[in-house]
Amino acid sequence: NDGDDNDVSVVLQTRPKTKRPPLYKVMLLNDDFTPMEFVVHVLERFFGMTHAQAFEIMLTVHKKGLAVVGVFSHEIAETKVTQVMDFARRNQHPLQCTMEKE
Ligand code: NFA
Repeated sequence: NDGDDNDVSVVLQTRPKTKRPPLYKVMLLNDDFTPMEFVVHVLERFFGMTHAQAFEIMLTVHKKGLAVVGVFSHEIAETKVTQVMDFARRNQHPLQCTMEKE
């Protein structure tokens, strides 16, 4: 016996894995003290919104408790959160900004 009869070779086709990096939602949280106009300014300054867009999102946060203000790579999301938290603190407002994996 040559012993070759039971050899079974299987080659599976593979597709190249192109894993996209995860995205992160950046959120603003409501509070009772931060002035509405300050929140609008934050959205214009750090998220490139028009005054009308910023006002609309600010009202959503005010009414619903929070809103997603943008979706970014991990590094950009972290930068946005730090910028907003530093700016709020410098102006003595309790405004909170957080990020969460999408
Ligand atoms: N709730 C705040 C107020 O009535 C406004 C606010 C909106 C604060 C969005 C934080 C985020 N002054």
